[in-house]
Amino acid sequence: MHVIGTAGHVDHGKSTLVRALTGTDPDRWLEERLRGMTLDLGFARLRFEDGLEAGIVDVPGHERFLHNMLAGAAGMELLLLVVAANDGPRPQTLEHLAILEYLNVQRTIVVLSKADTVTDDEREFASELVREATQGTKAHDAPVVAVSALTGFGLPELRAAIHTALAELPPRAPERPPYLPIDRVFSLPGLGTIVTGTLMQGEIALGDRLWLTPLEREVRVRSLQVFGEKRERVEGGARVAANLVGVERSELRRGAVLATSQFASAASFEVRFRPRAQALALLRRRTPVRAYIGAAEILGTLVFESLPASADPVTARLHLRAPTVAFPGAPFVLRRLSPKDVLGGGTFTAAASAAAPLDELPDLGAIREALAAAGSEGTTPAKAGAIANVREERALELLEQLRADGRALRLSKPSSYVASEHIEALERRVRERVEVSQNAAPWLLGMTALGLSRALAIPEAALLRVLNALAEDGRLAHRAGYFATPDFVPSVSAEQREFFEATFARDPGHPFVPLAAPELHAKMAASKIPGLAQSLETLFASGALVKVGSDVYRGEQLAEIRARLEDALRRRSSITPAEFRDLLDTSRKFAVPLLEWFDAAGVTLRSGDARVLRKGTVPGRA
Ligand SMILES: Nc1nc2c(ncn2[C@@H]2O[C@H](COP(=O)(O)OP(=O)(O)OP(=O)(O)O)[C@@H](O)[C@H]2O)c(=O)[nH]1
Ligand SMILES: [Mg+2]
Repeated sequence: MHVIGTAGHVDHGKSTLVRALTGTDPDRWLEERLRGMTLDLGFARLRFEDGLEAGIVDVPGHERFLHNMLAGAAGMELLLLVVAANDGPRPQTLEHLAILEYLNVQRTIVVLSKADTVTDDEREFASELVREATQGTKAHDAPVVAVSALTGFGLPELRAAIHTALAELPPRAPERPPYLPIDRVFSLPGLGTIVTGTLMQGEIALGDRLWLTPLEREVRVRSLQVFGEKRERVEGGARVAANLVGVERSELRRGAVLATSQFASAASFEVRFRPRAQALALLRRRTPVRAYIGAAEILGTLVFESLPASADPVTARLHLRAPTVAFPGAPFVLRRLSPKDVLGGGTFTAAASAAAPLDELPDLGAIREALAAAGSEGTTPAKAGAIANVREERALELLEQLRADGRALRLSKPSSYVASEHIEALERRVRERVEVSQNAAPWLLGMTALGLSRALAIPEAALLRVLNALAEDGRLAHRAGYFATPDFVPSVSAEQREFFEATFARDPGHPFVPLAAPELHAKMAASKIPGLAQSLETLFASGALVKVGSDVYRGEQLAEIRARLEDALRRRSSITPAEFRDLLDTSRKFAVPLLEWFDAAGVTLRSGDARVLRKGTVPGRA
């Protein structure tokens, strides 16, 4: 079997295309449906009449979720590069394409989506732009197929092109040892832990004993499924769900690897690294990186003998903070720690060396000792420098290096550096407490500093310094005042989901009418579903629902309204509340607060009673 992947800029129609091809909506989460935006990987199965079938991995286009795109990208062999015909190639079109250059994609089909929104000339023009954008990439000679998921135009041609490409793909090395990067973990009552992923190579059969990294433990495969059908044996290229005996769900997360124990895990590797041309200036001899290997994101440091001067491949060492499985030829992608530019990618070369120490810089040892002696209070570059007998600027540089390597954290207000080992115990307690909350109330964004401070009996101010440092280092996620584990995605309970789906059901007759907040609260009060108020807060924080005055809109609704408003303002330069009301076919009661909201959001400017488009506004979503 083979895996097809989507890629492309946000909103260009990837998920809609997958639904049109397969009948499955790859947007699984309530948040995704209310927002009309993909946040995490989605999966679907594509079948042809002659029995040929393939899995589809649908990725988010928004740059904020690029880490999720990367978790799904390694498995792709046939790429559907989706470019909206009315928008042309955009930043994430190019970024996704750059990433996929380093991975396993063998064939590409460019899908010119939303063909119903453009004239033939415009479509031809978009096609030209795609040709230019794909020059010098794997997709340079890819066929371009124009489709409309709305009208069905071009879908038969696209299916035929996919069929041809799939039939030409080489089989995925069944003779090699099995290697399954895990992209989802869940548990089912009576079954226990289930992991899913794309089997990158080899075969897995019922009863096989395989090795889990980084747990370093043997587990047994109790049952296997491919898209809901039981299998005795699965082969490379399949989207596999494996029920495992010998591991708890809570012990595992995305990025773990299920493979043969032949592959020793390691944290330090020799690699062949190919820089992305535009990232050359960002490279240092020791560059802190986020490494994407299989479905994992692992922080680490890329170390060069000498800095690369061109985009040609060079040999380098990749030191990771946590061990993983990699073997010669396996690909990886690197991003900068922050901001998260794509730096390049490459392949692992020689066999891994399990315990290669980081090559020590002069004075690093002395600074480490000063840091260790400072205890959990931490130290400053000036103080650590005085103890280690190095200049303050040099001490700062070395402390930053230790931070990049994960051996120190920087606290702020007041600023100080603390050795990771002094934080470890606290970090573990925080993590455990946060996980308890995430399991008990998965619809919450996480825990607040105050909540954690009470639960752990630590003064809030001191705890907050550590929490912020852990968040800055990527060891905790922090959004809207809540702390969570980095891979945590809030999910509403089944009954909450049902409630919100029913309450915010699309009304095709009145697509732009919101729900009044008092009405929402009355419905919530009447429903008696546990945790409903908290999950509402999460939906607000994530933008799945948006409060405008005393009305509540679905994020997707507001995005659509914004698109209409911007479109109208580009054509007629200003709009009055009455005209806006007519544009949406709603009432003044809704139109006025909406315009005020768009003013506050920086989309529009007031000019008398009318509105104009604020200069420099990038067309986009609400
Ligand atoms: N007119 C028209 N609209 C489309 C078509 N395909 C998608 N759309 C609309 O474009 C918007 C975005 O579609 P999605 O499929 O969610 O886009 P996406 O690429 O999956 O977006 P992300 O996953 O967030 O990156 C939705 O409002 C769709 O209804 C099409 O063929 N024609
Ligand atoms: Mg999508």
